[in-house]
Amino acid sequence: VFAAVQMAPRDPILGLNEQFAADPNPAKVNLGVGVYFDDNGKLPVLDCVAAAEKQLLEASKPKGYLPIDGIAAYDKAVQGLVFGAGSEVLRAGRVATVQALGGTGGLKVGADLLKKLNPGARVLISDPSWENHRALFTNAGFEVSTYPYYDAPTRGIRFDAMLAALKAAPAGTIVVLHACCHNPTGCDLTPAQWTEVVAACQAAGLVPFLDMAYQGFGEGIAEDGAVIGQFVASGLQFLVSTSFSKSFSLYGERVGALSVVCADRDETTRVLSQLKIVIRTNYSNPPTFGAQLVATVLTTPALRAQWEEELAGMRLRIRAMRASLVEKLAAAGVPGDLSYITRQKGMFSYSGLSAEQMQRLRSEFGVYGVDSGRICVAALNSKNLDAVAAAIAKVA
Ligand code: PLP
Ligand code: TYF
Repeated sequence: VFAAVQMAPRDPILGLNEQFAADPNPAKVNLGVGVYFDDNGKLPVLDCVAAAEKQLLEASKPKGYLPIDGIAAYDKAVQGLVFGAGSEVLRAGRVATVQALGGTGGLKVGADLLKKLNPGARVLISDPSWENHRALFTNAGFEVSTYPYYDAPTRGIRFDAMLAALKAAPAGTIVVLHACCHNPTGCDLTPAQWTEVVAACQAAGLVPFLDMAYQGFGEGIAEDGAVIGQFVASGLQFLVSTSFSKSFSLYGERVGALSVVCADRDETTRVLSQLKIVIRTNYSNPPTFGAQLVATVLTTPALRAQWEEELAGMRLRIRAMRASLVEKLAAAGVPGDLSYITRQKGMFSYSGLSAEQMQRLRSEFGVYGVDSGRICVAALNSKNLDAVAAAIAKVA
């Protein structure tokens, strides 16, 4: 059975980790994978998470199966975060939310549901997008193409072209949108541009699928989630995947969710029943621990306040790193307007460096970024910044 199996290409981002681990250069810096490190280069354990963990371990609960759609208190807390606690759409019972294995799991459960409901639909992702979007939706059986997004010359967004592509898409097309902190470019739509995107989706009868992997890393929890309110207000039906990998620094616990906004309570009940079939036939039911941690933090006022503060700390440290990077690059003699670095939102900077320049950064300086030119600003710190800026200046 396996004799003819061909070697699959490795993930362009996660594959870099293996290359990084094997590099003997003592000065190596990993700016490849999108992970937040603190100023000491360590993966943080948030204080709010440590406190919740302590509580849970002391209580030492039995480890039974969870319901197929996950912990009810967790799903409810996710809904509050994404749609606003007590919001009209929640009170009307119009949102089906299920716990998922990270944001990726939320995307996959949503993709499988949509494939059952509308097998002929096409999927549009941004050009460029997170590498896994194309692979995930292709694997779920969809034909995937792109809508224009990044504009290299202005380091901005080809907004008119994007809008035109959405308006021209056939009804029923699934359009994957980054809710905030676009990966990989860091270029986000303004609220006014979102209004036009929502209207275009509505006019063309599209099915928006919002990927929210970085809520709180752009402008703030509420600010980054505001786009959801715009879609709700339009009356459209849409999907939202949520990831807590970054915002709780819980990468390996695989904590995420999928929310589906439906027309009414009855439709929501039916959609939820179908989501449960997707889950049951894939992995039966989700794991307990990570979602318990997040539910505990989100529903305990003191821990919730602590989380918001710690998330703000991560957001502000990334911003400070952006400002310092601009300063150091300018000081190292990199010419031109570098203000795009501080304009970009979230964990990444799309540097504009070519694949060849990125490869030189790796081989000559031990600075690992993605060949697309993406670097993870959230992995910069006060100790590695000088070396990174000097290396970029040498290849730029
Ligand atoms: N979507 C985007 C845009 C991402 O950048 C990531 C990053 O990890 C994910 C989804 C997946 O998140 P998770 O690790 O929670 O599956
Ligand atoms: O873009 C990133 O770096 C993160 C992490 O297959 C990631 O989103 C990268 C690739 C992948 C899964 C997660």
